Amino acid sequence: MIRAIHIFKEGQIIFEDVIVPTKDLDTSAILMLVSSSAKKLQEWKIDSMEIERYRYVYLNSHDTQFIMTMDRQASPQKVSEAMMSLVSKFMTAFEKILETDEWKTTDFSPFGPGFRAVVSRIPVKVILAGHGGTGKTTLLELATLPSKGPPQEYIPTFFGDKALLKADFDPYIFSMFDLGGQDRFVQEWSKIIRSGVMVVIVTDSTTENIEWTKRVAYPVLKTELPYARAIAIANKQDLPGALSPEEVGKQLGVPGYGMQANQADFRDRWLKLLKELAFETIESAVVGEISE
Ligand SMILES: Nc1nc2c(ncn2[C@@H]2O[C@H](COP(=O)(O)OP(=O)(O)OP(=O)(O)O)[C@@H](O)[C@H]2O)c(=O)[nH]1
Ligand SMILES: [Mg+2]
Repeated sequence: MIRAIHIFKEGQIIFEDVIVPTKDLDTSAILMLVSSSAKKLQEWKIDSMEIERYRYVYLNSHDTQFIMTMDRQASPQKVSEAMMSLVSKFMTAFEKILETDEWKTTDFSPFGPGFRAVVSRIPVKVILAGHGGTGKTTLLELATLPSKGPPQEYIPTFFGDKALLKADFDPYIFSMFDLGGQDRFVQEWSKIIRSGVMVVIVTDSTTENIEWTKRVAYPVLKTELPYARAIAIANKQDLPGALSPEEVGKQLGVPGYGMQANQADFRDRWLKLLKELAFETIESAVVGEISE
């Protein structure tokens, strides 16, 4: 997920657009550091620097430094492509201006929509992880097929499935990966989940299921996606004996949110949770830091 762009010239920011701010870091000090490294790069060469769960991808062209702030877990290759396309757009519009002193008085803000269009082209990978029968496919369908309504029957997913989700998440679009949760498919997860940026841990709000999740799902998630952010869905809240979302969250070590995925009226709540997870406006956990 691309979070921000900063464009520097002679130590000044000439354009910036921050979609989701980085947390708990001295962002301006980091950007100064990255821009001074970027200045030393050859024209059009891309490099990157990782700090905590973020990656700063940078490029130097026409004595101008471009820095994209990303989630560290996102695919570096897709990001390089995005960087190329972004700089190419910028140069098409402003190359002449950058070659003279005119840049000092130029308003670069018209570049905003061009940047956001590049951001929209890389789907944000969201992983639905959890044991068989907890409601992952139901959640995928609840998000993507509002007219038909979520499925009521249980058909186990083989390996995994995915769907593109465009809703009110501008400029982001999501690529949702629905994992097969039966035990025999868990060994395949590591191949499917790579470069997942957000993880939704789906439980049916029972103690046995929480135990399975910690024992079987956590090792794979922690190995493959340590820098991804996660929430837990305490699904099947309608069933008698369902643990409360707070209890589910506490036992899993990840903030828990209640859900009834087979009810179409929960669609808005589900989409809102996804949006808030992307924009980091709800409590979530970093996968590698989950303590059990
Ligand atoms: N009572 C109740 N049933 C639900 C709820 N959400 C989903 N279900 C049902 O639970 C069953 C299992 O749902 P799936 O979404 O297919 O399960 P899954 O997690 O994809 O399972 P695998 O593909 O095997 O990993 C279906 O019959 C759903 O209708 C809920 O909130 N309450
Ligand atoms: Mg399924």
